Amino acid sequence: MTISGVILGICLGFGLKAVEPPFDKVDIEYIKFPGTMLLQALKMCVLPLIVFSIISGIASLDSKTTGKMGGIAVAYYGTTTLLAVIEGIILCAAIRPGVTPGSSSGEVVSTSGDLATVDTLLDLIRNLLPTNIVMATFSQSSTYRKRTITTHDCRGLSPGLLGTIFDEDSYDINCITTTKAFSLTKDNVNDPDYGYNSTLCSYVQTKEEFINSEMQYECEWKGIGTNYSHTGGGPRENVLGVLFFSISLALAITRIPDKRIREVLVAFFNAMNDAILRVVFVIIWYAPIGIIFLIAPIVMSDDFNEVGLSLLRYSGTVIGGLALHSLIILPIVFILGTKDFTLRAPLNVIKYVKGVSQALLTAFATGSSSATLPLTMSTLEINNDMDQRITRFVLPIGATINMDGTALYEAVAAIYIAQAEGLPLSFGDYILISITATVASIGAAGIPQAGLVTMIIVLTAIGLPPDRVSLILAVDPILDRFRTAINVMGDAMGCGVVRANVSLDEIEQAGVQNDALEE
Ligand code: DAS
Repeated sequence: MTISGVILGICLGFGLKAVEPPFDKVDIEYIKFPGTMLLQALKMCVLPLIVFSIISGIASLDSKTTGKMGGIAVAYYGTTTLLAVIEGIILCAAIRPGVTPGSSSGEVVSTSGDLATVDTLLDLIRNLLPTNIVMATFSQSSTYRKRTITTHDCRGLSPGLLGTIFDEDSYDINCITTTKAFSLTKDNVNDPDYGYNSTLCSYVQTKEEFINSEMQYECEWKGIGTNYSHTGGGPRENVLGVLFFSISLALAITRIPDKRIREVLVAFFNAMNDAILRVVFVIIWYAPIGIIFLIAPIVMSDDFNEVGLSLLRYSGTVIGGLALHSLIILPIVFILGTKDFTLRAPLNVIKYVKGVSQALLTAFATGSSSATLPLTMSTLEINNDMDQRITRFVLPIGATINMDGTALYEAVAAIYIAQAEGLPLSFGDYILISITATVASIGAAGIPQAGLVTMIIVLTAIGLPPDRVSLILAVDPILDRFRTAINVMGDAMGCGVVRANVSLDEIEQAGVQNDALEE
């Protein structure tokens, strides 16, 4: 369905591109409208999705993972997911698929001196504890930032990226530019000579002068207040604060002594998670229609060819990253799996993967790890002689929290979009991406393109507007299949590691516990 939306969007785009006179920016905003509504609907679900999926996931998993088997499964799945995110970040930062080759734009020295790094870390810790969880959409900034940005080619940086302004209290900003040295203080920030009040430096001249000018400037500012996102937009949602609160509440629920109250609460959050996923299902049903009107403007844009090449680089980075992750995972499973298990030689690991190849192909064909789950179980039990008490216990945990492919993809996609937007990512942004991509993959359901929905969590966390996800829509249906197959492979590998590290009586005990849970 989504692929048909992409194809129709491309056809519509070429059709509208051929119309004379060409559509102007205003008209394109009208064309985009059905797609913008899709993205706003997805963004509407992000915070409730985080809260309910995390709380119901952790709270309901808790009863299953108290034993050694569950502990090994969660430890293995969590480690491989974080590993996948780190691989994605390294690859994307190295390949830089979103940066237009040859342009020096985007070469930004975003922080100078240790102070800025310490600031970034303090921001992260500070944002873990939002002062108002309901209004957790503002990230409090540090008291002092020295940010030196030097660029010689402004074309790659959209004006909104050239600075961030604190909107309260006193601040003192000195921007020295080759065209004009000026000091921007609170009282003149609205001065028409200095232009738009939420961006520094970039509006020193008219926008056209700025875009075509050679500029070298240093911006240094200090102040405390609400740090608006780089892209000159509104406040940056404090996703980290919502995540931390949700995880804390989930762990608190699992510690409630009264079993009945605990079960009522877990049932409530499971029901709310189910309800919000039903809303997401409706939105995903509408997605192919919205995608048509998001793809068309991309096809109509003048640099469509460049976007096409850039998407090819992006797709290559995702698929290359997934392949790399598989190559890294197999030796890890070999090492963890050699103890008391048939994975004694590299050949066995390959045999192990061959045993579940039918499930991997199904995952690729359907784009849904949940739909593949029964086949993953049967192929492991029949072809790899895996104990049923392990597959029935470990695989549901994997299907809930383990999505290596999705985690890697979300990290790569977020950095790609930031590069394509010319958004300089700081050390703190990379930490934010690591955390939110890991958690967003845990929150993603095992349905087609669920990762695209939770991707908005990562974009929001680093201050990118969610509509930028339209940049990657055209190739997402294909990439979804690759990452789903890696998700399923990771689930299956988890079974092998658990089997190699538990004794038969521990399996027995978990089997009994599992039966009790299913009653
Ligand atoms: N399609 C999802 C799955 O089933 C993965 C994703 O959307 O990222 O695992």
